[in-house]
Amino acid sequence: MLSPRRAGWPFLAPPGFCTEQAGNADARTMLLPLALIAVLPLAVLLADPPVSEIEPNQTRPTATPATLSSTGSITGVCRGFLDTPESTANDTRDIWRITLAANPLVVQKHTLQLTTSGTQGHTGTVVGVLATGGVADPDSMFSLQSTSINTVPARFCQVYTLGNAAPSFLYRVTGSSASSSPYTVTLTSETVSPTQLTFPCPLAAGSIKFTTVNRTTLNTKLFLFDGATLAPIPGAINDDTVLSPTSGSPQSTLVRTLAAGSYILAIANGGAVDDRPPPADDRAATQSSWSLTESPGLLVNGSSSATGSFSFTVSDMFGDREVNATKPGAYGIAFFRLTVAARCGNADLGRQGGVACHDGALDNNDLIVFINAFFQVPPNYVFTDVGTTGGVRGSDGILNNNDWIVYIDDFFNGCPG
Ligand SMILES: [Ca+2]
Ligand SMILES: [Ca+2]
Ligand SMILES: [Ca+2]
Ligand SMILES: [Ca+2]
Repeated sequence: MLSPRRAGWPFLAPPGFCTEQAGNADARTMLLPLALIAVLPLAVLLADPPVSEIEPNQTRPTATPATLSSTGSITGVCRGFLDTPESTANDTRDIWRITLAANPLVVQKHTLQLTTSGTQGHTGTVVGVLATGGVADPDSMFSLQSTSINTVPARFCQVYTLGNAAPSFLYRVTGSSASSSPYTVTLTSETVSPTQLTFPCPLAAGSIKFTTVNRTTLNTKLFLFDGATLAPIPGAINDDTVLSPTSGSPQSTLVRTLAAGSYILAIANGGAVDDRPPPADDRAATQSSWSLTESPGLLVNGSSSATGSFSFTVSDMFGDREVNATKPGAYGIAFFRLTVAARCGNADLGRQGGVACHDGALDNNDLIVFINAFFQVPPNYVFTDVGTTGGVRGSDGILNNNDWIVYIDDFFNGCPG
């Protein structure tokens, strides 16, 4: 890469072109545009022209629309925060409706950097809606994330997208009488590669539990997505763990029955949201209200703190796996890809060496694990309580011949087609 000083006129002269003649005005005229192009970063050359605000734009219905590609930007003047209709353009906030041109098949991080050439003092905010009594109010405006002067760099917002080609959100700019110069908000989009999780014993299809309880002191939230389409799985989020009918934990626990396949787990903190309301098994569902984004596949973490533990435990019928992770910077959300594997039917409990882990096959190892689990003290009911009275499939909290009948039946039935 040429440095500006080395690339600057007149050093860009092509071979054989005389630049020693101080009086050669024609040469200067021809070389200057070339030199300017050489010193401009590629991103600037390719950037879309900024979208200019259209006043009045201090209310949700009058938001200035801006569809931004990964090199897009918006610009305006904002010297206040008022939102009343009689306010003037000089002392009102600016509301934008930003639509991102996102790649639905990858996880993307979109950074909105707020700058001005004049006096600093603008604040940018990603705005969502408020749901009260379980009903989202489409006219509401709820601050999900605001720029901070303490982040590095200062004054940026950051949202994540997946599974959605055109997520949109409101973005608000406020200022003060001193912030009289135009502001610019520049978008930078980058792909985030989820951390691939692999375990000595792969996760088995069935009930899977993710929890941050006892793994961090942060107020976390968990979000689950389909690993193929990256679409949100309806209701598969958890903010706060239910500990009892009247108590909860700010750490999160998500338990869902998962079929074989690939999944994306996202961990965030600071009242992070997407468009999914808390499901019934989320302690947050007992709150009188909660905030949401207006688009699926749009995640916002409101916490500007740059560090902290995002460690969690994931468990299936074969036990716990510990995953250690840290928050990826201010407003950061961590993404993990995990694979859930099918067992060879219910009898697939063991693998080579009589080790308790499914391996997609049925042989002596499965019988060894079942027998050990049945006779160990205390027994492993998850592995062995598979039969009820009459040798009928089900669990009854009792281990006897009925469990043997069902297990042996499963064993000789082989792998399900
Ligand atoms: Ca304005
Ligand atoms: Ca929480
Ligand atoms: Ca097996
Ligand atoms: Ca039983």
